[in-house]
Formats: sequence, C-alpha cells, structure tokens
Amino acid sequence: MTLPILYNCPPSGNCYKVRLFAALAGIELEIRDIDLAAGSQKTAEFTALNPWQQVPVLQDGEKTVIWDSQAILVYLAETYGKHDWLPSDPVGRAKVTQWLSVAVNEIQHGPADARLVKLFGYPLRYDDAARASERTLKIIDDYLSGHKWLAAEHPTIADCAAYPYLALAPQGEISLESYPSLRRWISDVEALPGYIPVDQ
Ligand SMILES: N[C@@H](CCC(=O)N[C@@H](CS)C(=O)NCC(=O)O)C(=O)O
Repeated sequence: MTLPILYNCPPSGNCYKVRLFAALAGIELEIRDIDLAAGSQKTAEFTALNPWQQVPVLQDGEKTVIWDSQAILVYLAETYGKHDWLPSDPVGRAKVTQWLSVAVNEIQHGPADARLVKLFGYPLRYDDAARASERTLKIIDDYLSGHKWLAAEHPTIADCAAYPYLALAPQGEISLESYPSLRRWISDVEALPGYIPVDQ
C-alpha cells in the first residue's frame, strides 16, 4: 500500500500539527522534507502542489492533494475513520471547527508570529504578536479552567491544531507562567499515548 506523502519542514508548527495527529491516531505517513530556507517551496513542481508555496501539503495517491494543516487534519480523520478525533454530529463538528479557526487566527497571530520573529527573524511586529498572545493565552487559559480538552470530553483534532504553537510559545519568548490551566492541558496532550515532540 502506498502511504500518503506529507511534505514537511521539521521546525514548522503547522507541519507538526499533522505529524502529531498522525502519531496519536496511529496513521502512517511518508515524510518528505522541504527546505524552506533554500526556497524549495518556490519551485514550479512544489507550486503545482500548493500555489501558496507553503508546507504542509499532503499527497494521497495520484489525484488527492490537500494543503493547509487544518484541512489535512480533517482529511486524515475522515479518511481513516478516526471519529473520536472529529465528531460528525453538527454540534461536535462545529465545536472542533471553531478551534481550528482559533488555531489559524488568534494562535497564529499571537504565539506563532512571536516565534517566527524570535526563532527565524521574520519581519513581523513582535510587540503586536506579544500583545495578541497575552489576550489569546488568557482566554484559552480561562476556557481550559473549566474544560479538560478544547472541543469535546476527549481529545480531538482541535487539540492537535492548537497544541504546537501554544506549547512552543516560550520559543517566541512568550511565557506560559501565568496560565496554569493551559500548562495542565499541555501536560495532558504530552501524556497521550503516541505523543511525539516537535523535533521527532
Ligand atoms: N494556513 C497554513 C499556513 C502554512 C504556513 O504558514 N506554512 C509555513 C511554514 S509553518 C510555510 O510554508 N512558509 C513558507 C515560507 O516561509 O516561505 C497551514 O495551516 O498549513
């Protein structure tokens, strides 16, 4: 059987969302690394896979190509029948979707952008990212003080989408010290069977 191919970059939190979910859900992928620093995402061949010239991209067979980490999580959960990770009832599905949106909006423009500046020197405004992080982390911490997981009574792809850039916030010099419920949730994700860290 041919495995789905994940076009990946090891330090990318967006790629880590997919590797983490695959590891937790027991889905095997072929990993192909793309060297972003060398500009390999800008080749004609890669641009044909993803016009946005970004990783992750998932290629499954001859015809199926999915870009965007959230979309890949949904695709894998559906394709492999991982229904616990992506509920199909309207409320359950909507609750997962709202956190997938938080992952690409509030979490991206807060801790993920701060990490891009501090770790990779991206020309973004660090002060804006730090201010956005404070609001985002506070809201998520408050939420998690009353909920064990983000979208359900059990882990879902929402937790996989949110975890990487929240757990890696200190790499962007965003401290998690003041957010005890967020730190409890991070420990709970890290205790799940099959968990892998970002550098694995
Ligand atoms: N919304 C996309 C964003 C993907 C994204 O921003 N990827 C970054 C790596 S984390 C990238 O490939 N950047 C290309 C570049 O910096 O040229 C997703 O969630 O997958």
